[in-house]
Amino acid sequence: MSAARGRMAGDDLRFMKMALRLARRGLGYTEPNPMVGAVVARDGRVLAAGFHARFGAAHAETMALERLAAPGATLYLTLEPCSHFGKTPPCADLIIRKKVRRVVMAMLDPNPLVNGAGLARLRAAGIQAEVGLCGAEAGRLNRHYLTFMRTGRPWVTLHAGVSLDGKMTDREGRSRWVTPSELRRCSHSLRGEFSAVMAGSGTVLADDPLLTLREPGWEGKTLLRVVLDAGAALPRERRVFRARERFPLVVFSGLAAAGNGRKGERHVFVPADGEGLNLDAVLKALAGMGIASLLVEGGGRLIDSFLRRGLWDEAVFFYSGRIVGGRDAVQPFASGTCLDAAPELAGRHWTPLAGGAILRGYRCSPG
Ligand code: AOF
Ligand code: ZN
Repeated sequence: MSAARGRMAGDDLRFMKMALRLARRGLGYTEPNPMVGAVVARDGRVLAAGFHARFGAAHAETMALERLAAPGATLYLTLEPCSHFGKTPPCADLIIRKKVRRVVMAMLDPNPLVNGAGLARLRAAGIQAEVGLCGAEAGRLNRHYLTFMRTGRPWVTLHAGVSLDGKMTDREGRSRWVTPSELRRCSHSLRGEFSAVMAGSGTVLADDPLLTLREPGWEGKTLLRVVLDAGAALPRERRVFRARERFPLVVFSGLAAAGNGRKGERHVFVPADGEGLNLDAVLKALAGMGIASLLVEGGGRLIDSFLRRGLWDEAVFFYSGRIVGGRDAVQPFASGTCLDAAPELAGRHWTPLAGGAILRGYRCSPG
């Protein structure tokens, strides 16, 4: 490779990484839209930049290109530009109008309204357009969006606070203090990355959680709270039922309990069997509400159901440094499986904290 071409490839990588960092600033605020970053550069210098800050706001390209006067620049995008009229006119048209010479994008947009049409539009206008630089990284960044677009259900992350020996409660069934307070604060903050957070009726009864987002850095962020209450029997004095504007609540119950709907409450009734509510139906209904990602907080029975049905994409375990033991203590996968079928986490990431650790990883299907 010549020195000039080597320098150009280095610039491409540098500016794409910058665009990815910018895109991440929309974390938690853009869904069901993707996070997108845009960097405009010429002769190795950044001329302008932008990102999609929240759902309904300007697209990254508009923010970056709006005031750009200089033609002949290169545009780095973490996602293919849109080619459709949504809340805003097509970004591909703006790129053409601004006389951008070259567009480097990390990946195509799987949205059927776009999906290659943005790229084709640029090329038809004579713009040099390339796809794939940092594609894996961009895909990981927008994993919620991609799963939502490709499967029609939200991305599902299972969350559990466990002792060193994998128990979610002590032998008396108490769970609130299994993990120390620093770990619990981190686990609350995790809620910010998602569109919805879910708890089962057992957890609502035992822990009386608020399921809100109170950690700093997430002010103004909304979060849908989801409670699974198969029999529609949870007492309404529980804290989760108190109205909170930023944190709307939706309750799911079985069809058999359809007569028990309460006035002023968002209550959805789905089929149920001996094992509980049909989780496919619950996820489908959530997707219909525009929920692209879901954090399942527990309890043990609910996490077990998601694991058993293979309806999950990621797990985050908060480990304390204590051994709790107890035959009757709740664990995340009580129904279990044989070793051949045991789910394994890929891309595992351990973060030591407060004498314990946070383990985060993706589902990797056995075989
Ligand atoms: C881009 N740049 O920054 C984003 C894009 O409802 P709208 O008008 O905001 O359009 C949403 C769709 O546009 C979304 O599903 C995805 O296909 C694309 N998002 N595209 O060129 C951006 N956020
Ligand atoms: Zn756009």
